Amino acid sequence: MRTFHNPHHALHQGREEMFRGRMVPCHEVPARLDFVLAELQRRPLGELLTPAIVDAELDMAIGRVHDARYTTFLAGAWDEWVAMDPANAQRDALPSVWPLGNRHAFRTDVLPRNFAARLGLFSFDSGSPLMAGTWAAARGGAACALEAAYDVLGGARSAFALTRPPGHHAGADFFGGYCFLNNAAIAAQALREGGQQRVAVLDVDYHHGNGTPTIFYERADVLTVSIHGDPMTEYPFFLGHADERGAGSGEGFNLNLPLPRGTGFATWRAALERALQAVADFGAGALVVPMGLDTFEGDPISGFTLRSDDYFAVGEALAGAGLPTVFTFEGGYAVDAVGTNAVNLLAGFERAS
Ligand code: Q9C
Ligand code: ZN
Repeated sequence: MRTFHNPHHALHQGREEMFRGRMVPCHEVPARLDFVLAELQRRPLGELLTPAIVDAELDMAIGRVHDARYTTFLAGAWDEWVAMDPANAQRDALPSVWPLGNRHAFRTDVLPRNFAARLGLFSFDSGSPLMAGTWAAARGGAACALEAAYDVLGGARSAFALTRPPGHHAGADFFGGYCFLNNAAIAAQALREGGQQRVAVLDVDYHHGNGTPTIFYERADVLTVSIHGDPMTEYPFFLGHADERGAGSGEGFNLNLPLPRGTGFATWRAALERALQAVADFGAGALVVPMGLDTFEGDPISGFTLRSDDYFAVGEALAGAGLPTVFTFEGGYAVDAVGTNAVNLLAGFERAS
C-alpha cells in the first residue's frame, strides 16, 4: 500500500498540556510520526509519497466535513492569539473557558469578538495546544487523507494517511483530544463523493473518536463503529456509550463497543469481530480505519494491554472485511514502539489481502 505522509506535521509541536491542574509535556509529539516513517523505510509496504492536492480542492474537501465558521477561526487563530498580547508569541494557545454547549446554558450562535472566548467555543478540552504551525500541519494532514481516499477510489486495495496532529476527536466545529481536522471523516466523505454508496468507519484507537460519529450521526450512508475504553472512566468521557445508536435517518448506523480499562487482546479481538460483522451487515463498499496504537500495553495514557505481535492479527482481521481501506494515523504515545506497532498492523493487513 502507498503511504501519504505529511511534510508539515512538525509545524505542530505543542509544548505542554493541562493535566490535573498542572502543565505537563505534550504526549502528541512529532517523533511519533518520525518513528512510523523510519519503520516503513525498514519494512517497506509500498511507495512513500507526500500529497500533491491543489489548495482549492483541499479546501472544498475540508469544507464538506467542517463548518466554515470553524475553519476560518482555525486559519486565523494564531495571528489572533498573538494580537491579544505580543508575549503570546512565546506560548501555545490553550482554551480556558467553555460554553457548556450540550446543556444550552450558553449561547453558541453568537460569535464573541474576544479570541479567548472563541478558542473555548471551538474546543472541548485544555489538552490540545494550538500554535503558529497548527493550521498548516492540520491542512497537510487532511491532504494526506484525501490522497489516500483518491488512491483507493482509483483501485488500490488500501492506502495509509500518515499524519499528525491526529483527527478523530475533531468535530465539524470543534477541536480537542490533540485533533483539529478529522482526517478519517474527510477520507470517508471523499469516498462517498467518489462514488462509494456506503462507507464504514471502524475506529480502533483506545479513545472514543467522538468527532467522527458526531459528524455522521444523522446519516445512513456512513456507518461509524468504535472499540474504545469505557467513557465511564476513560477520555473523552462524555460520549462513546453503547446506547448511542445514531439519530434520525442515521438511527442504527452508529455502534459503540466500550470495553473496561485493563482489557486484553482476547476480549478486544472479540469486539473487533462484532465490529466487522456490523460493517459486513451494513454492506459497506469501502472502509476507513482511524488507526490508533494507544491500545498497546506500554501506552502511557491508556489502559488496554495489546502487545506488539497482536497488531499483525488486527491487520489480518481488518483485511478479512475484503474492502478497499484507508488507514489514518491517530493515537499511540509509547513513542519508541509506535512505529513497530503501526507497521505490524499494516503488514498483517497486506499479508492477508
Ligand atoms: N489522562 C488521541 O489518542 N488526554 N487523543 C487525556 C487522560 C487526552 C488522545 C488525559 C487524550 C487524547 C488521538
Ligand atoms: Zn487515542
